[in-house]
Amino acid sequence: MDRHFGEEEGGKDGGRGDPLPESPANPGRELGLRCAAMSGGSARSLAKGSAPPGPVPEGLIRVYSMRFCPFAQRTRLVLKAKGIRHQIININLKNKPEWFFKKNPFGLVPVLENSQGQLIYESAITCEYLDEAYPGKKLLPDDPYEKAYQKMVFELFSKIPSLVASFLRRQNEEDCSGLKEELRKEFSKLEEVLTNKKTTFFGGNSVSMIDYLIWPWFERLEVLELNDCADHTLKLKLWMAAMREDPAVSALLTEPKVFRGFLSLYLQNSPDACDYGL
Ligand SMILES: N[C@@H](CCC(=O)N[C@@H](CS)C(=O)NCC(=O)O)C(=O)O
Repeated sequence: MDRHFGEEEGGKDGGRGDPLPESPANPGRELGLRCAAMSGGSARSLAKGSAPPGPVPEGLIRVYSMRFCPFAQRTRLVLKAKGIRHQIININLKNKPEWFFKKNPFGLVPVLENSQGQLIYESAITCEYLDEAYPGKKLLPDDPYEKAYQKMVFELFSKIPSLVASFLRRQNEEDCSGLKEELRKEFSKLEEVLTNKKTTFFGGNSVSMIDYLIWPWFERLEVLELNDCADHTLKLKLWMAAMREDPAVSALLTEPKVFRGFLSLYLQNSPDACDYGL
């Protein structure tokens, strides 16, 4: 039988969440347990005609996602890094449920929904919200300059997602050397940041918010055969290797073979794309 939801994710215990005691005195926990059986990162996506999911149980936050979306990956990385107990509902982006536009008028993932029914969309906003609303490791610095610095690096990165997307759309039809050259130039800007800062990561010597915000596009370089665009950026390559060692990053890596399968269906606008490999 198709699984629309999988298991609950989150917590510092490898993504399984706390064991939930089945206590009648604790109905919220019971609700959480039932919910735990219904949501997960590797669950099939909800499509047009599906029933909207019910309210988010107390003690959990929900993310509307899509398994291969780099923007949603940002949010999932922050949830993982901070050990936040969460529920993932995947959306079929090639055949969206009607109700999804009530969650985000743009109809895009990621979207967060909390147990008070509050909705938060736009990936960078969701990440900042999670960092502020939840305790644990702070991913954005408190220092105003350091915070501004991360936002400036984010701006320096900002052309890369659309360049990668253009590359994806055009790769079989035309010469992409111009696009690749543009990508090399954007990578050089980031290389300069690491050179000046003299640290392994963009915010210092440990992983912080800016690293998670930009990582998903670097994970995809290999699969898209764009790795050579980073041949001249040694520090950026070292950063990529260091990122793969981060527990949140490594927990959310997608197998290249699966990603390629998804991509080929997605580019054909197939409604099966988002569930590829399940
Ligand atoms: N600016 C948005 C972009 C999100 C986005 O483009 N998500 C894609 C999936 S990777 C999406 O939902 N696409 C559905 C569509 O284009 O209709 C953010 O940062 O959250």
